[in-house]
Amino acid sequence: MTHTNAPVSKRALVILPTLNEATNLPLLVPRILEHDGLRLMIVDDRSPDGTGDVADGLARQFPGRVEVVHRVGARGLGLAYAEAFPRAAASEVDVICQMDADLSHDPSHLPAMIAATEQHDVVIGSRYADGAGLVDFPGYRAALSRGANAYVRAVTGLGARDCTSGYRCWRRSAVRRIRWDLIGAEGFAFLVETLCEAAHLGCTIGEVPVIFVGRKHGASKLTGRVFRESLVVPWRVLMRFRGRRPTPR
Ligand SMILES: Nc1nc2c(ncn2[C@@H]2O[C@H](COP(=O)(O)OP(=O)(O)OP(=O)(O)O)[C@@H](O)[C@H]2O)c(=O)[nH]1
Ligand SMILES: [Mg+2]
Repeated sequence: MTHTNAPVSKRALVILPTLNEATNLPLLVPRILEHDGLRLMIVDDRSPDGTGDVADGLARQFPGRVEVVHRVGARGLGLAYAEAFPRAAASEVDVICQMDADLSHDPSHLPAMIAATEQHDVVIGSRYADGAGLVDFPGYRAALSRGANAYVRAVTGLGARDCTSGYRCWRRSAVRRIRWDLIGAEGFAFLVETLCEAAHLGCTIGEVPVIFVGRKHGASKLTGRVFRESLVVPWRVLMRFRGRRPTPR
């Protein structure tokens, strides 16, 4: 199923966190901006490979549609998103999307995901919904991803099939409900923490199948520290909600 060039139904802002994505960013950004009505916020963490300069060049190439945030302070995917989401929610948009900048998340899925926010507060671009798939993704990574999902679902009680996908669209109203001061995960565990928070606040969570493509350029940022945090955060979230499971909606 492909949705390339399909119009988007809402005003949406896409947050793109970047760390060393200088090769991928110029390939990805024009493909996202093919969709009228979309704007971008690139959040770069002082990438040593010059991604920040590449992002500034894209902002000049697409005036009014690309904003670049050059972060200072500690690096981290969670820290970057925790800064970007409230900032995005302060702008006049209907939907706020998040996606990886390494071409793993095909922008052609955005129109369907954005349209699904009519039905749900949060829409996950899901690798494990019916009709979804993994392409060029090594077997051990796929096994790790499936194991992580099983772990998160078992500990937290989340019902979504893909709780660790970084491809999501949120109604702005849902982003504004999240208690950002409580979100503490610095790395990839941010994805689980925010989904739990949304579910406990009563947000409805939907899934749209996506085809996930393994990274071709650049290196992974999955460090041991990030991995260990991912093991601990589901328990921390469970304690925050005193062992209560979210009510499925
Ligand atoms: N701003 C910011 N972005 C980050 C950081 N770590 C990762 N990212 C970005 O977050 C997205 C997901 O990171 P990836 O390295 O692709 O993680 P992954 O998909 O688990 O690993 P790969 O399979 O190697 O792609 C990419 O766009 C990264 O550039 C960080 O510390 N700060
Ligand atoms: Mg990736």
